[in-house]
Amino acid sequence: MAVATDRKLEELSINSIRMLSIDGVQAANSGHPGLPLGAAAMGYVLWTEYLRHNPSNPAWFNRDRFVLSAGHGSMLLYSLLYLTGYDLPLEELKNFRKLGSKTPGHPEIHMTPGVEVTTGPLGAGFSNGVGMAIAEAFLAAHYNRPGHNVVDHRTYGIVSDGDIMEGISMEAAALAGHLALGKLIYLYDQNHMTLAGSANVSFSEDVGARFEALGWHTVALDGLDPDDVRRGLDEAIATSDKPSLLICRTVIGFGSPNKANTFGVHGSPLGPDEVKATKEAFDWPTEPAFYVPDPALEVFREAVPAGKRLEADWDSAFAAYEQEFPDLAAELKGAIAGKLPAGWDAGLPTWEVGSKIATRKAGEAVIGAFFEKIPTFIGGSADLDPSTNTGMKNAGDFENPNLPLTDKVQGALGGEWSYAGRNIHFGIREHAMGGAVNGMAAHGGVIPFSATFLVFSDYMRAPIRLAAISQYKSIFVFTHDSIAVGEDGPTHEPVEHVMSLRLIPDLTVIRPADGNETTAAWRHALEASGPTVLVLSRQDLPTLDTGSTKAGLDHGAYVLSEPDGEPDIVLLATGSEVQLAVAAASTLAGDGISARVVSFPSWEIFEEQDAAYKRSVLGSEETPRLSIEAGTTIGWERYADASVGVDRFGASGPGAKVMEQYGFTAENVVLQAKALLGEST
Ligand SMILES: Cc1ncc(C[n+]2csc(CCOP(=O)(O)OP(=O)(O)O)c2C)c(N)n1
Ligand SMILES: [Mg+2]
Repeated sequence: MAVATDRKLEELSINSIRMLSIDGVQAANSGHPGLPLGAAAMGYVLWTEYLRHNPSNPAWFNRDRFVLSAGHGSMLLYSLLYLTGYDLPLEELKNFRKLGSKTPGHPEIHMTPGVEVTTGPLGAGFSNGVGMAIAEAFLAAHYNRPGHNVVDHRTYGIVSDGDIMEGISMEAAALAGHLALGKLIYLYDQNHMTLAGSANVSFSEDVGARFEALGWHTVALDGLDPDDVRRGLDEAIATSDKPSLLICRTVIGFGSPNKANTFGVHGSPLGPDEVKATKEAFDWPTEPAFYVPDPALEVFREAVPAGKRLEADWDSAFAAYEQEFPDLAAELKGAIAGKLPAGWDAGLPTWEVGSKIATRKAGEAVIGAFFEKIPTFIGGSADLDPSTNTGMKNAGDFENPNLPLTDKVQGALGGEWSYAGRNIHFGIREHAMGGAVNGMAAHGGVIPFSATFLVFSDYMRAPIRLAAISQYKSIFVFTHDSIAVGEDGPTHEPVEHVMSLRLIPDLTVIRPADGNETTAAWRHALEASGPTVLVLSRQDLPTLDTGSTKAGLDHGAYVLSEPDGEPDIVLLATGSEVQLAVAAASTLAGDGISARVVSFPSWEIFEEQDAAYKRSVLGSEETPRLSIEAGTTIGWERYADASVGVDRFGASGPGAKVMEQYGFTAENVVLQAKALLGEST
């Protein structure tokens, strides 16, 4: 009897998710009812019985993370957030997809209490979850002590056919399998249906076999059956040495009499008639919309006191930890709060005027100077540490501690191989690397970075864009920043990349001109609250003489050298081209032309300065300005009247020769400056 009642209540609860979701989509007259109808049982079981969260405090650090990688199913998540008692009133569900609501079309972090990551581009959430599991494993290994598991949570996700088909999830799954991230558990909503048709038009592999081969534990189950979902979750939790994929067979649009199991239910509202028919099929009152029976709401709302208890228990566990390990506890607290440890910047390197260093090498020295002082700075490259110079010496490699020792021979940067290692070997998986870094940033407690060649930023553009939308504190290091790469030829020589990264709103791009600007660039990245792209040179660059210049990189652009009296021309240059501007200015001076040289490492930081400062750098409207940057010139019109740049692909040859052939010589800058002056007089 009790079981029968419980079953009824369970059904009522699952159907509450379904009905709220179809009502939300119908009210918006836009959205995706199919996924919530099919995945409601998965959501119900996970959110009411397994997920350790505190709806009253979505920021509780040790909560389980939940990622809805299939972001189009956002109404499922909003329904769950409302039902379990997050600060998301029913009114917000009624305003689904309306401007200014807390229920945007796809989940956006910072918009909705309880949304952990911004999802929508399929596969992105999958990779973010891997990053979250990495962050958890690192923090646990670094801070937990015997009897004190202060960092100890799982990362769950719901992923769809589309997520599984996207390449990024393959990369991310391979990484997660290799790293044996046992606390990562994904429920795959396998409904065999996608946006434009039945998934089998393009998707016929054995997903289970593929994930098994990648080192995952897989369970096939009936996603519509709560008990089967429990079975899968129990198995996944019991499997601590592998990530788990629960392959949950479901029906898209389940319960809709005329639309279930059709692709039409993926992305269009059911329509008033079908909403009514669906409610009738579920024996649900057709009016009012957004109706939730009290007993069902009570079931979900148990998450509120339960969550408070979970956090209170953790608070006492943390207090005991703090008692025994005050220094570690203080460090962890600071990291969770996103604070840099006091004195982190003591001993950052500086370079003497006249010395030469590639900015990638300067970056290595900067990282070397601060990484021990910031123990939660973690990251690595896509198999390019020896070239990006981003390895942390003797900081250990982030690795599956149970990897057979024989495998641990090559490529180590020194130190332990464990989850406490700080050098992450992402493998040659740039897209997933970007997604994982974003996931780590969203998780919090760590400051993550990635590194590869600038030309491969194209492979990371999607995660970089998501970092900007979501304001993750992700640091993306890109080296080999121009045609000066040389011998590797046009495939390895970025041309349009710096400018195209500048196109992304709310992203700070910095291309430092020398070692000292590189130190300042790293400082900016570490102190920023959002994402930063650092663009560094492969080749040596001379250390600039900034003389008495007070302003610097923290102004985005600054006057590096000023002629006596009013300048005839202003030379605006970035990165490796600043030295050319300096040399050209001195030649021009000999010819009686006074040139101001502006070092312009970051457009975005410069744009934040006040008008008076900007004027003081750019000069008057009448003074001609020439930009010099080894990249696409489109865009420089914002600041310059003419440009020395690269508007075609590069070439294979020694870097210095390529630069020369493409006009990156002081002589050509002089020539172009004179031409501009000639034109303007
Ligand atoms: C990278 C990317 N490509 C395309 C889309 C557009 N899109 C949204 S959902 C979807 C496929 C839906 O199929 P599935 O993932 O199985 O979700 P379901 O319809 O079963 O809910 C597509 C192609 C997207 N969101 N992201
Ligand atoms: Mg599908």
